[in-house]
This record gives sequence, structure tokens and C-alpha cells, in this order.
Amino acid sequence: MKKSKIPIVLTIAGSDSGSGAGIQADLKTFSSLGVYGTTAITVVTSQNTKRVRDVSALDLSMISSQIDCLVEDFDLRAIKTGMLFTPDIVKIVSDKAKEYKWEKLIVDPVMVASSGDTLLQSEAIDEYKNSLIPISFAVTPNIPELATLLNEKIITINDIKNGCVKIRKLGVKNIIVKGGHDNNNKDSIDILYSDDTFYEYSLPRLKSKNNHGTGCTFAAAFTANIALGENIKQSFINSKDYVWNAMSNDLLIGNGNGPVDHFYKLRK
Ligand code: PXL
Repeated sequence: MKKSKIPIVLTIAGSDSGSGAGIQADLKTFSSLGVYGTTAITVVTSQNTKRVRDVSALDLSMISSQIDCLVEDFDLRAIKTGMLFTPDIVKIVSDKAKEYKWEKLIVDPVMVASSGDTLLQSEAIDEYKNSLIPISFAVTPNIPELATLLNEKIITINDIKNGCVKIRKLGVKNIIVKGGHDNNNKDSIDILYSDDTFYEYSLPRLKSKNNHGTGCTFAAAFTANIALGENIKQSFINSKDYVWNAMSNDLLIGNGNGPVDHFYKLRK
């Protein structure tokens, strides 16, 4: 396969019409960090910064077709998943990952939007645990997602660490828990569990309500860093720095939870 000048990555995720999260956030992150992003769209949402109004899933055959078509022509260095919505979509993505022997599969187990709307059917949780997480390179839940995956309360840093050890038992080697939802700490503490070792990285908690798409953006930045050849720990640090900087720049878009500025570097 022809060698591209910049790494090519793929995001398998949902479209956010307000462009703060989902496919749109992923593409902006990829472009800002110097990788070429391709997309396989799973669902279309009609959405603004205040609410998700409608969700419509694509046919499974169309989801597979996008993936097959990209694999046919592109040397995909890393693949990220976002909103998968139904158990069938989670299953088809795991089938494709196995078929194509994806080594650098980053699974962001998207469940709820910043507006509080549901982005995953509850029946899909077991499918994540049984088929997708075990074959992934890294999984990047936030605290509520970790709690849902384990069906446990996660409150303290110790709970997060114990949770990582349990997720590790599903087979995935790298677990990152995004600490943005832990309002008990004045810092936002993210945890990486890799090679059976914990790393913590803290930055001052930002008060901004413009946090729509921060989860997607973190996982997309991590995917880009891995595709660029960074090691896991540095990719983790770079991704948190990127989200923190993007979130620091308020674009004042919409009346609800607004998007972060993926191109903050252009405006410095
Ligand atoms: O941030 C999670 C997320 C992922 N994917 C889509 C979304 C959202 C949040 O709103 O809309 C399509």
C-alpha cells in the first residue's frame, strides 16, 4: 500500500449537526494535530448545544460498506470509535476490527451527551464488554461510563483505580479514565492504567460550561498521537493538554454547552 505523507486514521462515530462532538469534533481534532481523518458514520443526530432532538441509525450494511471501502484504499494507522448507539452496531464494528486485525483500536464508550441525552441503548453495554473492549488497544471512559460498564458507584480516585483493574481483566491493556466529571476535586485528574502501572495527570479544573465534545476530542487526540508514533504515556499527556487548551478558548457558540475551540492554535 502507498505510503502517505501524513498518517491516516479512521473514526467510526455519530454525526453531531451542531459540530461540537462526534464525527465533526474528531475531524477537527485530527486536522489540527496533523493526521488525515476518514469517517464511517454510524448514526446521524439532529442536535444543537442544548439538546439532541433526533437520532437515526444508518443500516448496518452501510456502516460496514464505509469501513470496507476505506480499508480497501487507505493504510489506516489507528481507528477510533465514538457513538455506536445499538448492540448491533457495536457488534458489527467488533466483527470488522477482528476481520481486519486492527491493532490500534481506541474505543471511546460514548453513552450520554453533555446535555444529558442518551447516546447508547442500555442493551449495548454487554456487547461492549463482550466483544469490543476485549479486542481494543485502549478504552477511554469518563467516570459515569466507567461506573455503567462496571455497574458500580465510582466516587474516589481509588474507585477509579480499582475500576481500571476490572476493565483490564476484559483483555484491554490501556485504560484511560477522564476525570472531568469529578467535581469534588479542584483539579481535573485523568488516570492512565497501562502495563499494569497507574499514571495520573492533573490540570486545573476549568469552570467553562463549553465542554460539549470534550470526551470525543480527548479520544480523537489520543488516536492522532498514537498514529503519529507517540508512546502511550506521552499520547495521554498531549491529549489532555490539547483538550484543556481547546476548552480554555471560549467561542461563545450556541446557548447551551458550547463546543471547544479545536483550532485554538490559529488564534493565539
Ligand atoms: O460527546 C459524546 C458524543 C459523541 N457522539 C455524538 C455526540 C456526542 C455528544 O453530544 O453527539 C454524535
